[in-house]
Amino acid sequence: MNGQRLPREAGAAGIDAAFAAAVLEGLAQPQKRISSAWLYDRRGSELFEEITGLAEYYPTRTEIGILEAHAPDMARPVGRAAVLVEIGSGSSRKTPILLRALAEPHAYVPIDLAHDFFLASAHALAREFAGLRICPLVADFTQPFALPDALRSDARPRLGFFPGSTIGNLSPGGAIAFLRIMAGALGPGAYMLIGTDCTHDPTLLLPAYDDTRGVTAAFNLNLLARINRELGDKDGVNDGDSESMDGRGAGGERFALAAFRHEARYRRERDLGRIEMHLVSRRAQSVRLCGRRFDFAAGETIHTENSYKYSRDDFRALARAAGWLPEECWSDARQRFCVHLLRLSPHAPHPRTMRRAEPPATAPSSSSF
Ligand code: AVI
Repeated sequence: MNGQRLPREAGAAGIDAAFAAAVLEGLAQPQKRISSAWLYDRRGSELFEEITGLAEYYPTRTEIGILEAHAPDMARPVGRAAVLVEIGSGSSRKTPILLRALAEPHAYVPIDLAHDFFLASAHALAREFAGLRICPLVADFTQPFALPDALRSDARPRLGFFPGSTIGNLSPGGAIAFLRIMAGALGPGAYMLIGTDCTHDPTLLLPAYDDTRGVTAAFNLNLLARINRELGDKDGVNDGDSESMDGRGAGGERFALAAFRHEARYRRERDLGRIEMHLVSRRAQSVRLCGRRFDFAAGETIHTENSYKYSRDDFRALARAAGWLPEECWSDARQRFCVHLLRLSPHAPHPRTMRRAEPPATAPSSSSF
């Protein structure tokens, strides 16, 4: 399962305009920041896949264990001939568990931006579940979207599926906005199954986001490699050999990956905890991108990811703020991970007519991803 992604739009020079804007704007902030959505180019997606198999990264195997133990209980309330709508496709190990538990599922709608593996995993499911209609939808799930025409006016039950705790990569306000978008797309009476990491123990969290094999570090640093590849001025890499008068690297340089290191931090503010990923500059240096110069002090960071960890009750409160009713929650024996079943009232007003909810009072003020 991949993290959230944003739309791509290639500019005249072959540069992805949205990526360029996000990087240039993010690096100009007092706390430099780039959304975690941009971690997932092809190499980033491969590295994330590797992370999910690491001994330290407990969320994936814990969630799979919960799904394997409780999928029939999750599927029962939804009923026969449901339409399964998965956000951010590619969770090839989790989707079949749910599809096998659903009674005669009618259709599977994986929603993602266009990627090769998006279609490949849909084809693999088509082979296993003969007769299941597979309707891939290329859409940005952070913006309102509609189900494919053939399913929109269909009265069959609908189940949204957002596993992997990817909702934790949105800010709490962003998570509420996302749940409202899902309410608009799925319609009254729909269900949603959402995986959330509810661990608050830093001795478990920090190794999960800074593993001994360095895969998470490579995943984070790959963002700089991507920036170099897609946006860097072509005249050199800042490898520390060339120093200008002020002791920084000379202009015209891309990121030197060795001049940055990965760092995972755990932050807890009031009731809400999150892991943050940062790229720390090992020394004072300058980087030039798209004709602009960005200076880094030694120790200065680029904040690249938030991963919010919600207690069971905090997530339920967040779901309610978005108009969803928490129905049930399944967890593992150590209470590390939750899979929530939410439902929209069959008489729910359309989300656009609902009062806009504010993020829970516990949201850290800097949660802008
Ligand atoms: C995709 N997402 C839920 C992962 C997480 O745990 O926040 C991304 C990740 N970042 C570092 N390791 C995994």
